[in-house]
Amino acid sequence: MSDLFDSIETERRTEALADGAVILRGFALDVASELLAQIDTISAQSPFRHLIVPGGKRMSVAMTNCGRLGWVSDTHGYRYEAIDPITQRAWPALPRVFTELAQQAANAAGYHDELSTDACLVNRYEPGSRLTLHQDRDEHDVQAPIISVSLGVPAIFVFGRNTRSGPTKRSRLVHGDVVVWGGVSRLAYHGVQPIAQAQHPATGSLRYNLTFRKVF
Ligand code: MD3
Ligand code: FE
Repeated sequence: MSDLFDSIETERRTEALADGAVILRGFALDVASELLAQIDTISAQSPFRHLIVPGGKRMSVAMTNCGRLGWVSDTHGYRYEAIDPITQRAWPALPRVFTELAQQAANAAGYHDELSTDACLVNRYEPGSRLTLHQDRDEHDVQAPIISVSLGVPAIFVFGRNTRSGPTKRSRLVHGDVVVWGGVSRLAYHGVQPIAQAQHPATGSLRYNLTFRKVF
C-alpha cells in the first residue's frame, strides 16, 4: 500500500453522512490497541458466539457484550438481557476507555448530553461475514445517539432511510473510524456488506465493531 493511501486512511476529519449522522474519521486511532486488548479481556469472560435469529439462521457475525445489558437473539426473538445466557453471569463491565471514547465522540458530533451507555455490543467479522439491512429498535430510548467504532479490516457499510425500500448509500469504514447516529438517522436501515479478505496489522483478517447503546 502506498504511503499516500496510508496517510489518507489515518487522517482525522469529520464527514456528514446523513441527517444527524456523522463519521469521525480516525477518532479512535489513539486508543485502538487499548480497545482491542479490552475486547480480548471481555471475550475471555463472555465468549464470542454466533447468535440464532428468530427465523432459525445462525448469524455470520460473532457477538458478545459488555455493560449492564447485552443484546441477544434466539428463536424467541431479540432482546436485551442483564445475564449472559452462555455464562449465566452478568456481562463484563464497560471498560473506562470505552465510555470515555464514546462520550468524546458524542460531544465531537454535537451531542452534548451525558451519554448513559446501558449496553455495548461487540461484533466480530471474519471474511464473508455480513449484516443484512436492519433497523436497531430493540432499545426503548431511540432519542439517544448510537456510537459505533470500527477496528481492523475495512467494511462497506450500507445505509438508507427509515423504510426498508428507498435509496441506500455506501460508505467505507476503516480501523479507527467512529460513527455517531442520532436524530432522524437513529432509525435508518443499515447493514454491512460481506467483509473482503484482507489483512490488518492489529487484527489479521478480522473486523470488530463496538456499538454503544442507551436501552432505557
Ligand atoms: C445506524 N453494526 O451492531 S455500525 C449493529 O459495523 C450494526 O457492525 C454495524 O449495525 C457494524 O446493529 C454497523 C454503524 C451503525 C450502528 C448502529 C446504528 C449504524 C447505525 C443504529 C442506527 C442507525
Ligand atoms: Fe445495527
